[in-house]
Amino acid sequence: MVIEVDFKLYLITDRRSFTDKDSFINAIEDSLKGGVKAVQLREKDLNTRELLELANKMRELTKKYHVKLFINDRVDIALSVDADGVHIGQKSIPAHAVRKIVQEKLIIGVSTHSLDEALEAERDGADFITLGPIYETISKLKYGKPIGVDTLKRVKSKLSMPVFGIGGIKLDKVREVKETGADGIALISAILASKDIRKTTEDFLRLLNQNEGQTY
Ligand code: TZP
Repeated sequence: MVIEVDFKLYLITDRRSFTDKDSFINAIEDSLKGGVKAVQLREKDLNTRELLELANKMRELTKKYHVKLFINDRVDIALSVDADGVHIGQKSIPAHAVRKIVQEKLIIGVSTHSLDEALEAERDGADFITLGPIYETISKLKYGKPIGVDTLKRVKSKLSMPVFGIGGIKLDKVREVKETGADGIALISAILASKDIRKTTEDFLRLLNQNEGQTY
């Protein structure tokens, strides 16, 4: 891997909770001001042209703050906008096939929901995974039943690549997630739906970096 997974807080976008494009972009920028170092553009309902336009905008913004940009599912768009990585799901083109296309140009993240999926992602040459939902999320049906921190701990112990817990993670859960040995957390609503995005981001990073030498 050429580009490193050197972050602990992975912000995933969902522009649908914002009234317009500017307030969405401003929210992302606030999180970057708060110190987020990795953003995944995940806007599944946009058509290809719209997604490309937004991805270019996000690339510009993330570059300004020296932040890594991941594109959900779309290897072509990730390559086109010079993103740092692509994040694929269980129904996407698999990691081994992505690797053939991108070689070492992109970091490959994979969404997983079980130990089997996590092991498969590692065998396929992924660089890191998200695992979840750990807790109940607002959109219960979409993401499935919570798998809990015990599963996160078990999966982490069986894998050598970085594992990020995802799903329903709020500030009061960070400590418990960290105790599993997970390498970081991925989230949407705890940051994007908060009243003060910058401060909430800072609070997450403070908790994630507590008692650790490095700060990401
Ligand atoms: N994958 C599993 S849970 C989830 C995704 C994309 C949603 C995370 O959103 P939130 O608001 O942080 O629970």
